[in-house]
Amino acid sequence: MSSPIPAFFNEIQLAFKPLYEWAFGERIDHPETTTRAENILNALHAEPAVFDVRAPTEIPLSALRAQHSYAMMTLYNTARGLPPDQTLYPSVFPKVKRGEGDPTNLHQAGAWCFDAGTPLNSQTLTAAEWSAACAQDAAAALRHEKQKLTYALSRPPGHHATRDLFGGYCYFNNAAVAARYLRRFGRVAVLDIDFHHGNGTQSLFYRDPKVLTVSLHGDPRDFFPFFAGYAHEIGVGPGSGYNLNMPLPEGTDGPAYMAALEAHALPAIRHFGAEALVLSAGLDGYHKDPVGHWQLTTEDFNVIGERIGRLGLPTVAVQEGGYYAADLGLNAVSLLRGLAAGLAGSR
Ligand code: OKP
Ligand code: ZN
Repeated sequence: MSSPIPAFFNEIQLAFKPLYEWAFGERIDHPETTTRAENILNALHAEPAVFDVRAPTEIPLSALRAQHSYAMMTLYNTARGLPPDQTLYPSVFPKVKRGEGDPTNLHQAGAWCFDAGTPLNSQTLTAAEWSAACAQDAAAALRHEKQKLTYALSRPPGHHATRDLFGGYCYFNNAAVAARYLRRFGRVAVLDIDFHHGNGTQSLFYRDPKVLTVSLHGDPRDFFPFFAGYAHEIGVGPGSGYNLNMPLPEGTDGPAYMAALEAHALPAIRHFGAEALVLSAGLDGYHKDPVGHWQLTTEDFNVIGERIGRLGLPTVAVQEGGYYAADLGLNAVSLLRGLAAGLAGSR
């Protein structure tokens, strides 16, 4: 095979351990465990000829400030001062004054939060910063090293985070960081294959005609994030026509998924004339996943990757969800190998 795929991860990302989340009044173990990232990392290390695992450099503050509010970042910084054994689950959510309040007062954290599964503690900001740094450096490697494929082992994930709201286990929008880096050099497509709609990514580029956002996801009538992801959401103003949502039913399997991908998602990216691709690489469509509700197999991820690779675009794959930790390494490698094969075949 050709040169190894640069893969970015910093062990510091493991310092953040969300313990539980609230679901219909039940306290459940938090699915976004450190074991997820560790298992992917081990799978990458097991194939040194295929993956070149590197630590990212620190992300410039300006890259985060370009897309997240000063107040939200101040809130994360305030949470850094929590005692090490304390976790904050915002429990009061303003409707009108969302994104407004005193971010040095943790009692007002709900102003920047949209669910009860995304805790803040003293380690959250550090992990989220390095997670975003992985995406930034993976994007930069496409440019600086003329790589065709790079991978960000971003964790915590990012695609639900908006300019001033965290939620869905996401704090900074990592995929958007990569897309924002690349858009300076041309048109960028973001393709989100996570089971859940990437509401944060959608909202960050909703007015932007230079970034096409495409998401295939479980129907938001039934699945998180519920309030966004509908097919009628197409973008606004100059961005109108540059957002594509494809809700798919519960139980969607490989063939049905491929049909949707090939009939609409990939043609839209070709027609747009994208010059780079950011793949929000969620693996929670897996048939054993405890959070997602599709029936995709390890082999399906390989085929999905191969078809996406055939676009022939310089591609940054940014890790999003995927909660059946035992098979995550297998599935991530399957997807990435598919992408590499598709890219090699497209030349
Ligand atoms: C984040 B990502 C499960 C409740 C669902 C929110 C899911 C967030 C998914 N018991 N909580 O898109 O993988
Ligand atoms: Zn997801």
